[in-house]
Amino acid sequence: MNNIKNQFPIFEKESGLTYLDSGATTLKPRSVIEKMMDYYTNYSANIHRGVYGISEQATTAYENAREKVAKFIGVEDPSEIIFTKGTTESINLVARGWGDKKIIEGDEIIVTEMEHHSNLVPWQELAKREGGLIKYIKLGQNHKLDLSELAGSINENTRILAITQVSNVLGAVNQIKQIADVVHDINPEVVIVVDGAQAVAHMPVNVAELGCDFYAFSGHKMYGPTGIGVLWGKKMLLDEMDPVNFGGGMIGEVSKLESTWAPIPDKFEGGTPPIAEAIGLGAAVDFLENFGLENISDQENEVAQYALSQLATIEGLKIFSAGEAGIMAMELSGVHAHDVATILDREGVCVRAGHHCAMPLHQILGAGATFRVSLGIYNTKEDIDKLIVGIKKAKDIFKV
Ligand code: ALA
Repeated sequence: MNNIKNQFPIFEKESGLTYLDSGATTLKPRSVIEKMMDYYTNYSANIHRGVYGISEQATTAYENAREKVAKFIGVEDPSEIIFTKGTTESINLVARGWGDKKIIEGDEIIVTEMEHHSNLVPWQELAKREGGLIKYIKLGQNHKLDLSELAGSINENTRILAITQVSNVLGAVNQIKQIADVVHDINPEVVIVVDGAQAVAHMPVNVAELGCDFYAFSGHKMYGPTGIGVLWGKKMLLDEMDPVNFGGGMIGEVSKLESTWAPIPDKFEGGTPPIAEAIGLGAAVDFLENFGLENISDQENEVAQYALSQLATIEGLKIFSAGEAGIMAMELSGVHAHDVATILDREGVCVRAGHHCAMPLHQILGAGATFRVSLGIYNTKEDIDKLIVGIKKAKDIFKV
C-alpha cells in the first residue's frame, strides 16, 4: 500500500495534512470522485423511469452498485440492500418500519453503553412510542463490553438487540457472532440490529457469518460519498416492514384512496434516490476490495499499535481505547479536548473533539469531552509522530 496518498487528490493541495479523523468521514479517492463526475458529465438521467439510453445506463450503474455492495458484505440477494442517506437513516428505518409494527408494551430493547446516539436515540423514541423498555449491556474492563450478564438480560420479552460492531470512541470490536449466538440460544426471535458504520472500511464483514438480522452503514466512512448509506436486512423482515417514506417509485398501485407497495428494495426508496452517490459507493467498494480488507486491517492495526506505544509516553494523557480498529479517544489532564484539537490543527493534524455523539458513554468514562484519533488507509507512523509533537505542544502551551 505504498504511496496510497497519491490516490487522494486532497493531498495534492494539502501536502502537510495529517488526517486522523476517518471515523467522522474518510477522505475520497480519485476513483470515487471520477466515477461520480462521469455520471454527472455523461449520463446524468434519472433511473427506473426513462426508456431512453442514458436513463437505462444510469439505472444499470445504480443497480450494479447495489450488487457490489451486496457482495461486499456477503449478501446473495441484492434486493436485501436498501440505499438510505446513511447509518442514522438506516437505523431509524428499522425502528419505524419494523419497530412501530412489532413492538408492544412491555417489550424489551437491549442496547449497549458504547452506542453512538444513532443506535440509541431511535430505540429510546421507539420505546416511548410503544411502551417498550430499554436495557443496557454495561461497559466492563479494558473498555470492552461486559458480557457476563448478557445471558441473564435476555428473556421472552426481548425483541431487539441494537449493538455497534466497532465503538466510534473506544475502537472496541464487539464479537457479534458470539453475542448473537448467546442471545438466540435463549430467545431465537430477538432481532439483532448492528451498526457497522465504523467497521466496514476496516475489516472484512460478512453479515451471514455475524448472525445478525439488520446491518447498517454509511458510504462516507468507507471512502465513498456523503448522502448514501445502506440498510441490509433479511428478506423476510424487510418484506413484513412498512415503508416510512411515501411517494413516487415505491408504490405498486395507487388509487384515489389507497396504495400498495412495490417489492423490496423499491418499497423503501421513494423519490429520486442519490444516484451519483450510489455509483460513487460502488466505486468505493471497488477501491476497498482492490487493497483487501485483511491488508487494510493489518496496516491500520500496525499504525494503531505504534500510536498507543507513543501516546503511552506522554504524562497526563488518559487513553480510552481497546486498541482496536484504529480508533482511540483520549483526555489530556488540565486541557480541554477542544483546546488540544485546536493546537493540533495549527500543526496540520485533524482530530475530532467532543463527546463524539456518545454522551452516555462519556458519562460512564467520567470524561466531559475527549479528543479522538481514528485511522484510515492513508495513515502512517509519520502521521503519529506529528500527532505526538502536537500533543506535547499543547502541554507546553497550557503548562501541564
Ligand atoms: N459518527 C461519526 C463520528 O464518530 C460522525 O465521528
